[in-house]
Amino acid sequence: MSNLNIQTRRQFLKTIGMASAGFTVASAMTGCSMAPRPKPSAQRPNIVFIFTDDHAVQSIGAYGSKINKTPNLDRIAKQGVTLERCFCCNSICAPSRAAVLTGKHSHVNGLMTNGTTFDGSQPTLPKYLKQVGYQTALIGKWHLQSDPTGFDYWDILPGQGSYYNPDFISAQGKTRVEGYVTDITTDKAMDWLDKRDQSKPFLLMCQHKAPHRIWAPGPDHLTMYDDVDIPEPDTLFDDYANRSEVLKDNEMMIAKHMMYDYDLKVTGSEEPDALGRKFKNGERTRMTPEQREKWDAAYEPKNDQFRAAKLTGKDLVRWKYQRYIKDYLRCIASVDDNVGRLLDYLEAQGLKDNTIVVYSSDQGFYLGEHGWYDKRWMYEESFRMPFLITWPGVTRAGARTRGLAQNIDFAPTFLEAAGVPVPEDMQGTSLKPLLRGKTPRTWRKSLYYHYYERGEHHVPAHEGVRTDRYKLIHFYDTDEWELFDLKKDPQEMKSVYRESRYAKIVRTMKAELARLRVLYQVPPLKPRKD
Ligand code: SGN
Ligand code: CA
Repeated sequence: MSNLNIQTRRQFLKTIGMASAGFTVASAMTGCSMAPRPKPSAQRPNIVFIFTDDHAVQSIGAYGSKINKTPNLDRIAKQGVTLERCFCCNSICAPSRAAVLTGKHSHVNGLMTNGTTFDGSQPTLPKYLKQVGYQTALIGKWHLQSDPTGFDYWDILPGQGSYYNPDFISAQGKTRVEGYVTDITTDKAMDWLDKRDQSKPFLLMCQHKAPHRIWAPGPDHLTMYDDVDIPEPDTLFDDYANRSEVLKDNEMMIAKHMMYDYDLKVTGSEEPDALGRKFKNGERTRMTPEQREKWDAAYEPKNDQFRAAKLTGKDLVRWKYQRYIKDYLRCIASVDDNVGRLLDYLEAQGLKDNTIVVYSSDQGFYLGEHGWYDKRWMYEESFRMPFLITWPGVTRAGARTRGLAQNIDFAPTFLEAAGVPVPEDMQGTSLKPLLRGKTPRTWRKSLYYHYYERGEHHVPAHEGVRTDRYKLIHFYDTDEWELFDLKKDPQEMKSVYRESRYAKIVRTMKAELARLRVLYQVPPLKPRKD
């Protein structure tokens, strides 16, 4: 960076009163990005960040979905850029959200598991944007336990929220809103846009509950896909051979760990899952009589057929997969419709040309791959995140990039867009250099991942590193390692960690993991032995 740039940057920090707030002249990982110049408020782009919960790229048209269509998400991809290799740093809801807000890994922002309360006193994306004149709003799923900070306006779902007639909590208290959560969240987002102070640029985080478990479709999509079979993933009947022993202990199998009434909507079933659980579907009990009538009219004829068929073995697993994936995709269909409504709104209001639009989701999800639902593992399906972006004047329409990106990069990207220097303690890097579709030679070559929970679904804590071609995973409670050659084995069905021809790669990957642990200041591992 030239002296002139450093000076400009210092001057800028002084102007916005942040010179003493942990900023320095160098951005954290980029090394030498050009110093942004202060922009007059009117030229700072608006930012609409649409964030869903558990939406896997395997169910997005722009990512080559074989199981559904998403015309409105694809609109963003066509007008902007698709990040093919965007990953989370910890594949679980609250930690991913905290990483997005802070630009930091879980061990640094303090939110390592869903059971932790977010420390809202720390610096976050909306706080930095507010300081340069942005209006900030968060609507929908929050899940960080403490009240949102840094937002001029917030209206959030309590905890995981509900699909039907959801409660919302704002600074004014709690209210129940009749209707379907994805429609309501979008309505609320547009209401806020209508009422905002039009003289200021804005950050709107529109965060949907869908398509999170229990995958309750809205009234408009209850019978969608009734007449088709959704293709099964190749690994639906995975036996977990050739990988760590810990895989076999998982509790997230479609075959064994879905509850009939709760997950599979077989109303009234008393049959427990493999863990002896038989919860009731709480969405159905929240419905108005009219909503429930429509719901039952959609499910009961199919449930009658299912009960009569008395399926067993693989046929039963196949039936469960179809029931699950159709409900999941029905939830996505509503997300897609509502993204379309929001895009139409931005166009109609003349906001399109000065608004960055991002579609992403807190992590990926297993859509039957490895026989699973849920997430948490560092395997591709739940490690990956969708990231579609239009940034007027920056993104090249229809471009795709394979540069390695991570959720800690989102805040730095938006700060760069707003002309705010990236604070030195943010660990991510602005993604702007990727948005013409080419990956600069100096771009990062590896990503660090760390999952800490040891609870629901029985996924052990693990950390790892992914490069363009390889992935090294360490299940440190049992000190088991896996190495995948993603070029030869994209479905990650065979660890080559012990194969002598990969010995050199193992050494290199371990060294890379050690380097990343130093770079990100990861504390020593705490294996649990029991
Ligand atoms: C709930 C779900 C789990 C899910 C976690 C975390 N169970 O506990 O299946 O893994 O959330 O999801 S449920 O019966 O309550 O649906 S996350 O997206 O919030 O991290
Ligand atoms: Ca999630």
